[in-house]
Amino acid sequence: MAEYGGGGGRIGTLAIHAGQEPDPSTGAIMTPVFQTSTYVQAKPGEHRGFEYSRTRNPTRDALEANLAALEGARFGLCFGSGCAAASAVMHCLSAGDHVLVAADVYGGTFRVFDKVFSRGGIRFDFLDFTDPAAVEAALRPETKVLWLETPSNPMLMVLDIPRLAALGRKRGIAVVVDNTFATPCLQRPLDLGADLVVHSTTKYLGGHSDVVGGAILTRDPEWHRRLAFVQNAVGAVPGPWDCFLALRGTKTLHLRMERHCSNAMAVARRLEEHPRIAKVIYPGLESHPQHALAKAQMRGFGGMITCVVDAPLEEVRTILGRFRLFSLAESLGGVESLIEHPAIMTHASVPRENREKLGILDGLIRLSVGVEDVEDLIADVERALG
Ligand code: P1T
Repeated sequence: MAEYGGGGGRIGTLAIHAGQEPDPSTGAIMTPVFQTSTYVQAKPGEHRGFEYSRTRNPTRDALEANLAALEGARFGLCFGSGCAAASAVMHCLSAGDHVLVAADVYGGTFRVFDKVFSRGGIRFDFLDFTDPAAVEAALRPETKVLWLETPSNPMLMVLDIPRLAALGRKRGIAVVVDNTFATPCLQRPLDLGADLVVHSTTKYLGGHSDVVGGAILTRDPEWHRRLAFVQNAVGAVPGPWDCFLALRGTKTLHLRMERHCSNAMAVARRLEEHPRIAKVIYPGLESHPQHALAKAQMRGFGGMITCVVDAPLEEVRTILGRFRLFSLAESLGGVESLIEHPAIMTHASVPRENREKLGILDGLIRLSVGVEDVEDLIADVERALG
């Protein structure tokens, strides 16, 4: 429900201050956890802006305003997970509407579109968005949304936000960017012409692997009105503790992202030289097919690396079990490094045929490079690969 009233500042200043005035009743510098479901009214309908915590909660307000400021948005809305945020956008559509989705998206995003919203009559097509001409050719009169992740999960494709946004604007189609991998420190899709930004705050924004959440940020009052209605009507809202934890995370986002980027670049370079690695995908490497676009569109290349191990599945499993610092787990974006196997873990809900087309094969592994000392991370990679 929160509207960010401005106040300005660069990203690090916004991360620490936006949406977080000291508590007016006590002066507490940290936003309190308003662990309350309801609010006393003086007379029926006479209240101070808060009636019931599904509709609005002050801790959630602070997080929503903070995230809106970081993304250069006017409005922010928070949800119980990234999947709930994606679902809120789809709840604004109707049976018969069509959505074009970039083929490489998080497996859970694919699943909720393909298995839940398609049952309600929304039609989805998944295709390669690295070719904007193919995207234009696939538009239909009933297309309402272009949905993309950039960099994408797990293949780290970089998509041309200004070009896709211009296409959406020309045809009156909303362009939604899942900015989870880049974060507003590295890329601000609204500045590049997108209509909505979606986040899994579970990842870099929270940053400490201790909270699950999602958010939608926009400058458009009409989208905000529709989404705020859905947020309240459907009720997939985060609790105040989770909002507090996410807010505590965003305060150090700019510092963490610098280290994620420099560590990932060093690990990617080492992987590139390693004889067991057939291919390294990292937007910061010259070998990445959209490296020039990444340089133009992003202020850094992020903490995610995907690579292909030159070994059969059984050996890949053994290698994954040998990592010590990189923990074998789903998720990403925390201070600690994680490693996972997309075909078996995060993208198991994507049909094998789609996975194979994208290159999500048995040898593919994904690293979320944390903010530990990089020498230790490289030593762990070398030990595990043997
Ligand atoms: O897990 P949740 O907070 O619901 O967020 C879903 C989601 C949305 N968008 C992107 C780009 C994501 O990566 C995710 C979640 N991803 C993982 C859990 C993962 O390991 O890839």
